[in-house]
Amino acid sequence: MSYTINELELKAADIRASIIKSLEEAGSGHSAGPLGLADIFTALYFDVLKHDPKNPDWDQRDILILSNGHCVPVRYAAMAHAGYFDVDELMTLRRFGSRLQGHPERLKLPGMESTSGPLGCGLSQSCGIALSFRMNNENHRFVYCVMGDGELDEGNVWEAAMLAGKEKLHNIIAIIDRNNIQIDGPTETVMPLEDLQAKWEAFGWHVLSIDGNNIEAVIDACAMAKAIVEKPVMIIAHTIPGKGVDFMEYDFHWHGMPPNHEQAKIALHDIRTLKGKIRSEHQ
Ligand SMILES: Cc1ncc(C[n+]2csc(CCOP(=O)(O)OP(=O)(O)O)c2C)c(N)n1
Ligand SMILES: [Mg+2]
Repeated sequence: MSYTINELELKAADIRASIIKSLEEAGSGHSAGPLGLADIFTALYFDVLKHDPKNPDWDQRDILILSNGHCVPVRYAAMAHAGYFDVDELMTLRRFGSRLQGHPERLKLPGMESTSGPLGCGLSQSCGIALSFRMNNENHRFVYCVMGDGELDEGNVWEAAMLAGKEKLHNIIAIIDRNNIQIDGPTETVMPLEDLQAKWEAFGWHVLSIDGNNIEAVIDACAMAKAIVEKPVMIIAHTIPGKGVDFMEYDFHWHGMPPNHEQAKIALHDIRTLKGKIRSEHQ
């Protein structure tokens, strides 16, 4: 089933609302990254990925690796809205015994392709999967790897970057959440990353730079990336941390904090207003 951009924007708003509700109920967790990534995950789950929510182990599916595991509330919300499991289960986030832990566990939840949380591992795992696709002549399958920008401080990322460049793993489409924040402050203060595009190009990657809060731009970049057959592709997706909730936007303090009851009420009001705007823009 294919959706219009307008329908996808409305879905992204619903995913944002689910993120807020699940974090409020959990009483702990990460707000800014997941909200900023909602448009990318909507694009992936409702347009880009070849997958089947009713058959998560389908052997022809694309693989999505979430390397920045702390942002998993957005993946849980996107998966629930896509039909992997009931939306009500989102309210078990971080509970003892829940399938929806604060950092994802592969063996707990069908469709969760990797366990993550310790940063820096996802791109290496993606290289292994991409190489296995090549060895098995599964040339129609792609590995998508979502990473944080602060995550790039992990040295292991650059080992994988070298390997993917050497092997020309064009079946990897990596996406950096370039939201300019990490746990303790702005990325450029903690550990400067720029010139980020030049860095990836120097490692043999084709780099696209996009507005990661524009669903159409995300879909177009992924289509372009699939067509590039000489190099692995890095999409530097510029996003607004906390996007959609006014008092959270651009503020690194929301990296690892959930909204309390009052804050969640305001956040959900902001998201309802956003939905109204989306509806009126497309009338
Ligand atoms: C190996 C490792 N070191 C440290 C951490 C602690 N940690 C969790 S999130 C984070 C910041 C990562 O920054 P970014 O990927 O930009 O996340 P954002 O704040 O944008 O959500 C850190 C240092 C970790 N999870 N794993
Ligand atoms: Mg970041």
